[in-house]
Amino acid sequence: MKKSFKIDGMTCEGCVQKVQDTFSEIEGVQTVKVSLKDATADIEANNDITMQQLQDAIDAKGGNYEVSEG
Ligand code: 9UX
Repeated sequence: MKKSFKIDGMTCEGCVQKVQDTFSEIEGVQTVKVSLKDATADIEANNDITMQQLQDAIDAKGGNYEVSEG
């Protein structure tokens, strides 16, 4: 699947990197493209990835970002 999500709360390239790394570690995820300017994350994965899955992954790392449907 290929999906775009909205990511609120990123304020610098460091945040982008954190989100990028967090999503890349999720099982099945192949590519992650995070944009600070657009506040989005484009994800390609072998299986379906839900908004909740992404939010849980961020929360588990203590990230202060909010995921919503793109
Ligand atoms: Mo930048 Mo984000 O200094 O968690 S990394 S604000």
